[in-house]
Amino acid sequence: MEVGKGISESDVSRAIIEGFTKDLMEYTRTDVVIVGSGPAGLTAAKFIAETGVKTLIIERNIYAGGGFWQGGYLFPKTVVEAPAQEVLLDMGIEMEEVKPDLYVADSFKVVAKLLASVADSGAKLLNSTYVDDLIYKGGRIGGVLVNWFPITQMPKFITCMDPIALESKVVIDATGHEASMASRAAKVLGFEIKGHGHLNVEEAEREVVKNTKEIAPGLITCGMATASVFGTPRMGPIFGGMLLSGRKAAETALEILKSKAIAQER
Ligand code: 48H
Repeated sequence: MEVGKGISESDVSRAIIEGFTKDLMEYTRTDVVIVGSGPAGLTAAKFIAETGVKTLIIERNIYAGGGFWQGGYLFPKTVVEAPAQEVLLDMGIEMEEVKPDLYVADSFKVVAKLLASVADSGAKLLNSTYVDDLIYKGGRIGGVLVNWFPITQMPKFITCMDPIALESKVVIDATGHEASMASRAAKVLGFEIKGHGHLNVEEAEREVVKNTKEIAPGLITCGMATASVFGTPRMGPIFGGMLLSGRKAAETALEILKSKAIAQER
């Protein structure tokens, strides 16, 4: 068979436009929106979507993975501590134990397999998309407002382009250091975002998992965003806390969805 024979340029355009529009329509209303595709957001997505819950990850970058592509100092090695290695082992990611309970692997392999596992879980990724704000109605966060990321980079005088809204039952802020969803909620609902503290691996890892929770009705934080919200220390280039925080955010989201479903049945 001759490659490219019988395919017109507009066939290619139609496949892209129809395919993307169909997906976007499908996700105007979803169960869970996860803002940010770093290690915490991706882990949360995997554990939620694999239960059959409709899950949308929104990422402003063209690529997913956030800070997981590099270890420290631009060296692409991923370090995790026990018991978080179990999350990676379950995805078929082999790690070398460098000392008891401390593991290292190539960042490329870790991210590639994590992304494959998220794709297999059924979660959807909307990339190059910036989450600008939250929907707030009936005393709950009810979704997000999104725009193309390139629009945010354009000069202000040509950017009066309103975002569009995507409704969801739960939003997870996995935006890393910025905690941008929590910051928006804090302004509107009147609570304080502390900003993370100095480096202390043990305390940071413990606290980031402990504080992963629903911080406003319908809004959960995970990963570095949680450290920023609660003012707990940073952990530097170790990722066990991010994975376990993502998993806990997933458990929290599933509990919220369950209690909402029970309330609706009544
Ligand atoms: C769409 C957005 C928006 C937005 C941000 O930074 P991340 O990797 O976040 P985590 O929490 O999964 O992992 C943190 C880790 O990478 C790290 O920085 C650590 C452990 N630091 C320790 C230390 O001491 O410094 O990913 C966040 C993602 C990124 O891909 C952003 O592009 C994306 O969120 N993002 N996407 N709309 N408004 N804001």
